[in-house]
Amino acid sequence: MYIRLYDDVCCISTPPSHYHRLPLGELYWTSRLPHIVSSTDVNICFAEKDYENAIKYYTEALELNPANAIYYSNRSLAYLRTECYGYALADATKALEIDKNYIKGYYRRATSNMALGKFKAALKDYETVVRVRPNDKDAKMKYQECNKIVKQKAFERAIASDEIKKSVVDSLDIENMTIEDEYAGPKLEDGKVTLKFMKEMMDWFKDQKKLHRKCAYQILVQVKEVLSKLPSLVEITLKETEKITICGDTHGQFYDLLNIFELNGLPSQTNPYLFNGDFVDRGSFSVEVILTLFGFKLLYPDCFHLLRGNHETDNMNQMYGFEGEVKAKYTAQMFQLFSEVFQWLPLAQCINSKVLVMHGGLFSEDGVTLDDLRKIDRNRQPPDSGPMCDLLWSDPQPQNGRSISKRGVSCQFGPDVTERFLEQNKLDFIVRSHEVKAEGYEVTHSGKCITVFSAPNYCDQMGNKGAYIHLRGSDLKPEFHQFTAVPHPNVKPMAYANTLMQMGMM
Ligand SMILES: [Mn+2]
Repeated sequence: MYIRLYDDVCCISTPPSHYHRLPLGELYWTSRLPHIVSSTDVNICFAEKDYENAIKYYTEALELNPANAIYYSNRSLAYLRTECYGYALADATKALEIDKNYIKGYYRRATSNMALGKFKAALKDYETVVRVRPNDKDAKMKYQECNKIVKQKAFERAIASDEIKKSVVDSLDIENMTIEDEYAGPKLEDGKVTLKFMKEMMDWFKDQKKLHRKCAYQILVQVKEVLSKLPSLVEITLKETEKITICGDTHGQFYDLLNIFELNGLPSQTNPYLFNGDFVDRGSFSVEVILTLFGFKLLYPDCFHLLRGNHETDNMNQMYGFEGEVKAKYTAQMFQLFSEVFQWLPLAQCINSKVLVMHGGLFSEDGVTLDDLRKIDRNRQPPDSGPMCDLLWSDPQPQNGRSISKRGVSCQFGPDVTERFLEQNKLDFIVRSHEVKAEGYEVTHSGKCITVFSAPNYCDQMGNKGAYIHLRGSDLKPEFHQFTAVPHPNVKPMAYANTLMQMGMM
């Protein structure tokens, strides 16, 4: 019996026993119908931004046909789009092992390395393409763009080691910055952030207007002072009657942040918040998000909490838009100050000695204690490994033990790792963010590892919900609240990101 599924292909309706492991072009048995796995399916997945299924299709195809460079290269792109840069790099490398003349493979590997901040490795691949295709203008442009970054990085390293880096604050004369008469926006009152100022500033931002640079600098200098006094592990106590709202990644989605305040109330002494990192990058309203969050930190230093994410770092900001956005809206110098402030963001927060919150997750090695976290000297760009790196970068995994990270940084940790960590530190569970989830949150490791993500329809394309968590002092039981994306002005995510990054993801 033959069933016609596509105009050009026919197949038998009996499913073979290994039906779930067939390559592209062969029979694939779904619950009701036999089905040809075609490149059309995968193209549909890409078109619908369903990268998870695209990855699934290519993985199935590769299981039966492991010598196909194109499949590896295409899966590499799907991994790039889902931020699995470690896997993306591995696949691009594999594609080139199979076919060293496969130009696309070099581009994919270069993009993966760029995403991982390995600019020299990326440059080598662009070099190869330029050598093989000397007349390719696009290749030449990419090579030059990447070369610029490598040189800039070398320059930054040279001056960094020359002298102890001076703070931008010392070279600012904020007092004498004048606010022009034409400026009709919000101003701090006697140099202080007030609730009135915060409300005016959010309305001002909503209309896509720019806060005066003097006010932005005032906020930055003051918040640096406040953050630098905090320990790396912040410890708070919620009384029986108190609750706190924990939000995950916001990623420059200012209008969704306003929506959280709409739904859950403005921050106040009685409505405390904890924002769990990744405030900036990707979304093109990162400046508005971060100035709003810093403003509330100044207004309510004891009940408005911020933790550092892996995107509050120079490497990420250079690639994913925040540096470009600050330069476009203000100056390079102001970005430098942002960078200094980010280095003072605490890395973890413990609630009632029972719940530990951090952006990424647990550690590459057992035995890390809360005391180790207290001792982290955090005023720096995160190192490539160790507890500070893990707190910002790691992800949970369903299977026991640890694995190499899909991101290419830090590790993945299993339920047994979580169990041991909680037991040693007498904790109930951890709350982390860092990964987009369809429902806005996810409960794993038998309820001991919770993910919360607060950027709905992430990058205008993931279709996910956002969520925030209520924790009450009385029982510390997480209560989840979901929300969907609200419209924003027509400025696309990644509008300020590095052009190489934008093109590499195409
Ligand atoms: Mn993150």
